[in-house]
Amino acid sequence: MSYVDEVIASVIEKNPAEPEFIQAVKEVLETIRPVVDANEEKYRKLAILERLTNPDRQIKFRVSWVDDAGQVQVNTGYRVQFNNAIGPYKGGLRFHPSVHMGIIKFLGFEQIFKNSLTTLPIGGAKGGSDFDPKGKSDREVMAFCQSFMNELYKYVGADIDVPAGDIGVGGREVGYLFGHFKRLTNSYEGWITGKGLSYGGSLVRTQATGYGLLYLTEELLKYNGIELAGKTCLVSGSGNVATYAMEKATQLGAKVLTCSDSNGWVYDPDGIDVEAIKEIKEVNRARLTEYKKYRPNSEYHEGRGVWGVKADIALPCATQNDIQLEDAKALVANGILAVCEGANMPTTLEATEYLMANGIIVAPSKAANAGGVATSALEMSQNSERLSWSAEEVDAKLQGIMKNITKAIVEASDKYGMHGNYVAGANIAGFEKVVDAMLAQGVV
Ligand code: NDP
Ligand code: 2IT
Repeated sequence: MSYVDEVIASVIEKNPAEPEFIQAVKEVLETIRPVVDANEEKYRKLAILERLTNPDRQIKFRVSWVDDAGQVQVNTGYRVQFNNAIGPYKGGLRFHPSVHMGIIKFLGFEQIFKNSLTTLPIGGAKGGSDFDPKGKSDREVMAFCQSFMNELYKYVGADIDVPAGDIGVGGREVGYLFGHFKRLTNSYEGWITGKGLSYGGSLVRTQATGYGLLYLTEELLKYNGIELAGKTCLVSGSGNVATYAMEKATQLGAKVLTCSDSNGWVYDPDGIDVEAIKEIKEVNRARLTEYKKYRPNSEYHEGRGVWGVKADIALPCATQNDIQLEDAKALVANGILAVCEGANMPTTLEATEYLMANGIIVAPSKAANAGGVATSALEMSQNSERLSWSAEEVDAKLQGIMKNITKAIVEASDKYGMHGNYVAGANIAGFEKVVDAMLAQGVV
């Protein structure tokens, strides 16, 4: 059995309750096969793949808090510090009822390679809780965040581990987490990113994941002789990533036809009104059913359905495994040109294979959504030098990083004879830097 197959088998055997983690490991290890095969004896002896697929540390803790009715609620908190070969652990916190250890491990594993692709010095981690901020009062969210922080603060720090937002964790949650860390440690360090501008945040961080996705999409399409301007796009989600992906797509001359939330989806033939989405989601914390009030010509549908609409480019920006095989078939039948992933692992392995077999450009999440964490790293730099950069400066750096990532994934896929396979290109380019650092640092 090859070394790659042995490690995949062992990950499956040891993590039976973690299908998303197994999926992420399979995708990475299957595609870095040429690099591993070329170094099989050395990597096996040094147990490189076992070390890469076993987190440095998994932290799981109880979070007790009191709701507005005086009832004590109990949630579970997680932080998985996966790999710090190239820099302090870095990665978001997700608050969503679906969170369990396997979700946090898949996200932390992906983050290792994504962070490596940014070329910035950040290792891979992820955390979160099964707490659902939806429908909670600000006081309840604060009570939860403070209790969560009472445990997490022991394990994080500006040079140790720097969390940020993800699903269910935005500016409000980051503010409460930051405030409580400050109180617990009597320090004002940049231990979390996505902070507000009045207390150490970076301009453009809010927009960075969505904007970065479109910078990479435009660049990758160019490599393929296709222009983004004038194209139609399907977006799923209507949160942070989706909103700023829609904003930048529109600014770059594309038309966004759809977006969604966990209840339903909107089709707007005139192009989604991003300001309306911001008001519905960011200000009112309401549902997409409200959108029709802003745009009477639009349609609202309950359930799933975004991927059945005819368009040129699909931008999944909601959650994992959002595009399944049946969706991929519908996209191909409707003549989709590219699927560029804003969410983490939004396409199942079977759907990705089907898309690529049909010549569709697939920009994998660890490359396509790396603009968020890259800008987080820029926030860390600004915090370290006690300065803040202008929006133009941060945006120019973000554009440069996304162009470099595009070049890196194109070149890596070509170098190993897999022209156009950007999934392999991203995994190989991300892996090469991490493995180089691991080899240099000995058995740790
Ligand atoms: P938000 O919480 O801001 O938005 C999430 C959006 O996805 C909401 O519209 C939500 O709908 C929808 N959604 C979430 N879970 C589900 C589900 N199970 N089924 C259907 N819809 C769902 O999160 P973000 O925009 O920050 O994150 C979106 C994706 O992007 C995630 O995969 C995240 O890991 C990834 N990402 C985020 C980055 C960031 O900087 N924030 C950086 C890189 C990647 P509803 O409101 O109804 O729940
Ligand atoms: O998935 C991700 O890259 C994020 N949620 C952002 C992480 C970060 O540290 O900014």
